[in-house]
This record gives sequence, C-alpha cells and structure tokens, in this order.
Amino acid sequence: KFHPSKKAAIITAPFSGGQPKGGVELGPEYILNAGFEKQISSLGWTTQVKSPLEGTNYESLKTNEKDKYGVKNAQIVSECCKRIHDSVYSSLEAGELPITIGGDHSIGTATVSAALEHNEDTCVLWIDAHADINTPLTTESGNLHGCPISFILGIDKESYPPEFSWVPAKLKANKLAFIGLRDVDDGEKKILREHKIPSFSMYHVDKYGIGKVVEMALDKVNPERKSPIHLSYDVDAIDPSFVPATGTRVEGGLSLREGLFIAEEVAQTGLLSSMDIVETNPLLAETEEHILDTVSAACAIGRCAMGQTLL
Ligand code: HAR
Ligand code: MN
Ligand code: MN
Ligand code: MN
Repeated sequence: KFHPSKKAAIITAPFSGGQPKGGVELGPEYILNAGFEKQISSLGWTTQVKSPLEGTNYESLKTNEKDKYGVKNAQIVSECCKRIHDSVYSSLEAGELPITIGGDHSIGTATVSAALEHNEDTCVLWIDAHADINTPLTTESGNLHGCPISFILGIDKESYPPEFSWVPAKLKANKLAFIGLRDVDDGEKKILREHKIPSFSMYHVDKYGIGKVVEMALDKVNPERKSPIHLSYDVDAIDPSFVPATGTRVEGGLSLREGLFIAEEVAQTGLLSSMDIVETNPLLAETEEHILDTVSAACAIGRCAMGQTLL
C-alpha cells in the first residue's frame, strides 16, 4: 500500500552507549557483511546504506557512571539518537522505508519519534523480551536501552535529563503493543498496567499461538489496518538457542519461526513503514556458530518484514 516504488534505506546505528557491554556497535557491520543489502534488493527493493554516525566518536566517550538523573551516557545517547532521528525522518520524507540496524535499543527513541513525526497515525509493534519502558525514576540499571519507550510516550517527563528534551513525545499508549515479553521490571509492569498498553508475553504466545497473538496485537493498535506500522525488533525476543549473540539473553523466548512469522505477518499487512533490528552483539558469541546464527536471524527478520515469502 505504502511502497509502490519499493525504495528502502538501510540506516546503520553502530552504537552501544545505551547499555554497558561492548560489541553491539558491531552489529551493523556484521549484518551488512552477511549480505543484508543484497538480500533486500533481491526482494525487489532499491536500497542504499546511510550512516548517520559516520565520523563521530561517541563510543569512546561511553562511561559506566549514572548522572544525577539516574541514567548513564545521556549526552551521547541523545546525540546519536538525534542524528539517527534526522536520518530516519528524511528517509521517510523521501518516500523510503528506513530499516535501522543497531546497535542497542536506545536508538528506538530516535526511530520511533521520527516515524511519528512523519505520520502521527503510526503504530508501533515492539518485539522484545523486555519492555524498555523504564523511566529515569524506575530504572535500576540506568541503562538507556531500557528506557526508549517512556521517552517516546512522555511518561514521567519531569525526570528526564535535559539532553532528551528534543524528543517529541508523540506516541499514544493505545498505538503501541509488545510481543515476546518475559523479563519485565516491577516498575515497568506498573507503567504497562497504568497506561493499559497491550502486552503479549510468552505466556500469551503459548496460550493462543503466535498467529492469534499477532492478530490480537494488530487489532489493538491498528483495528482498521490502515495506520502505518513501525516494527521495532529486538533480536533478544527470539530464544537464545537461536539468537545467542545478544546482550540480555532470556530463556523461554520465541522460536525462530515464531519470530520470523511476526515479521511475515507485518509484511502481509502492506503497512510496514519503518523498522529497527537491534541488539545483535557479535562479541558476546562463544562460538563462530553463535555469530552466524544471530546475524542470520537478524537478516531473516529484515527479509521477512520486507516481503520474503516461503512459497
Ligand atoms: N529492564 C532492564 C533495564 O532497564 C533490562 C532491559 C534492557 N535489555 C534489553 N532491552 N535488551 O530490550 O535495565
Ligand atoms: Mn529492547
Ligand atoms: Mn531486549
Ligand atoms: Mn521467511
């Protein structure tokens, strides 16, 4: 529906400052070296790679100190996010479908806010083991990859470091749904309940099956199936047996097929307008096979969302 011209932009976000582990900044390089651009162009898309963080040196400025707001690396996370936001936004304005490759999930602040600025009717599917909805008040870790959703929704606004005052909080709680949750902090559960955010955990996947869960999620956020969809895909939603090379592994996740099915179903709507594939960390692999499995899964998520079909 939205992409008769089938133009895609692959936006690299080689950034790790939203969490303490090193290596997730290498995600884009590994995914591109695996042939991701070619795989997407083989599906009939024209592609280009954009690197808004090129020439910057944010990685070297990373610390493990919390600021007085209780979060780490607000300055560099904010600056990276601003660059990525501008890149995603101009892609959307140019009629492209931006696929942002992380990097850690703090960049969701950038991609989702850009999608909403481009079209305020956009709904968000957040596929993740985690809810990433801590605020500076609720986060225990202070890691900003656990907070992007609260910034986009504007929850506990007065608690944000001033570095994030540029983020437009345009997302409404009824336009956001989670799938794959299984490691959610108590403070986050309270926020999810208070804001009545449709949250499909692994319990729901087991109870109803992934097909029904995706349908229920879309019924909640996109009942008439006419709003653009931003798909924010954290690879840790998929079980660590398939996706081991990621920073916050949680057992009991989606099977690889369930994970790909979500992307295939989103493709089927014809409403995908932007997406993220984040948290691939090649340095956390224990074997070469771990790297291959994780990078392959990340590529497959992208291909399925961009319209690859099995038959
Ligand atoms: N909830 C925890 C925190 O805020 C851990 C969540 C971050 N891990 C991720 N995000 N991979 O999806 O620190
Ligand atoms: Mn995440
Ligand atoms: Mn996660
Ligand atoms: Mn497939």
